[in-house]
Amino acid sequence: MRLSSFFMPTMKETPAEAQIVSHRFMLRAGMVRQSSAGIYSWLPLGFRVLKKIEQIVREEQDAAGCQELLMPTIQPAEIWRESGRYDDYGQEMLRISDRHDRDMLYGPTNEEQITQIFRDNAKSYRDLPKLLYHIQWKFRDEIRPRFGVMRGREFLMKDSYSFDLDYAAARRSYNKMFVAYLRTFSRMGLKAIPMQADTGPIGGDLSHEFIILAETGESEIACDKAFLDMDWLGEETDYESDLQPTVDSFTAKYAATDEKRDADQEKALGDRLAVARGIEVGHIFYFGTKYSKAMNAVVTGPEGEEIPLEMGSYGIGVSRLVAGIIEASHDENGIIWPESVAPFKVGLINLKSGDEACDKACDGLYGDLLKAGVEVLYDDRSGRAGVKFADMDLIGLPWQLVVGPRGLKDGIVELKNRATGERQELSPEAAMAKLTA
Ligand code: 5CA
Repeated sequence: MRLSSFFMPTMKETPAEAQIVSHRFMLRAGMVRQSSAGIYSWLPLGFRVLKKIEQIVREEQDAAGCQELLMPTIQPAEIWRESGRYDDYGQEMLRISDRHDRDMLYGPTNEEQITQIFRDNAKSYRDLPKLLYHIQWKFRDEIRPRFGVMRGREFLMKDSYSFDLDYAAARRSYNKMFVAYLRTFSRMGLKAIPMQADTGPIGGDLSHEFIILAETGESEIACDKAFLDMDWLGEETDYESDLQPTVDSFTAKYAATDEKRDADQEKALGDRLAVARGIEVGHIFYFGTKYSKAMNAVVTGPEGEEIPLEMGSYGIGVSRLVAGIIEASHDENGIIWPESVAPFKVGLINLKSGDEACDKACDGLYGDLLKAGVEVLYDDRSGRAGVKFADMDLIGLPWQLVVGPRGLKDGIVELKNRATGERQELSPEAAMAKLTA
């Protein structure tokens, strides 16, 4: 992509309404623009990151045996009356009526919708187990939408739902999602610590929040410092093996959200206790038969008896993650994207657009990078070098390839690593070899 034609409205000044660093950088880098309170448009740069995150989430869900489908954003009130949550949900739910005066709502989550689909289409224990997910926009009319996409009213969520015959099987599904979450966040360069959590309006009795530590996090948490040096599941996972030992190795250590803190355990930890702030990027729930009993979602068992489905639900805040990753990875000049979610891998900077040698070298590198399948943003604008450097640091691409008239005379370009700040002078061929390795 050539920056001269890319729609990336950057800003030099810090927008007054942005209180946390991710919100400031997302506005300044031209990633999002607010439409109304807690509702955002995703501009091309931000949208590319959102899609990258979504794709990692998708790949890890698929690897865990979860199947993707797509449910609507607008749901009928009727199914929420069946579950009993229509009245409970209160003002957070955006209620709509259609032209026939039928009560509808913009889904804040999809337990009812998926239970209805499953109830109407799966009849036998042979249809189990099943894990289903979708990645869809949600709406919650939060009292205090704030911090940009971190706590929005409209936000993108990945939500999965598990259907099993009994507790042991439901626990296996829960464990699959638990492990898939560790893998998902670690691919984004995040250490998301699983913590015992309250179940809130979703309900149930087993639940973990996945929380990344950040000073600007909304919730206070406490955990064993050992989490900070733990190995975060690099290699492949065999999802058909017994995952309980892996899950236990994480849950055995103390980690709790504010509502679940335990004074005795914290005292016992002594120096190993860390109290910090965190951002909830995922939340998983086992709630047994709460929805299946209320909505009469049953299958027939081997003896012909009716068995209510054992269920769980599993959420990831896809749009929140964009901000969460920035909170975890930035410096005073801007964002530092982990390569896995970066909008482009390389920023190619032409220090003197219009100069014949610079244009020729840059056009050549740009073409070669594209041909090699490397995502590159080419700053071909005329203008001062300082502005180009500042913009590139702000948008945080992992590599900056800098081409200027002086270096070119000696056959040299500069390659800068955004994360470490390390600069290397090398031939264009050597730079290409590094970027396409
Ligand atoms: N039905 C369950 C699991 S699918 C559920 O809705 N869980 S949740 O309420 O915890 O939401 C799942 C994830 O969505 C959260 O962990 C959080 O990362 C994200 N999320 C929740 N509310 C918001 C919000 N207002 N803005 C941005 N992300 C949010």
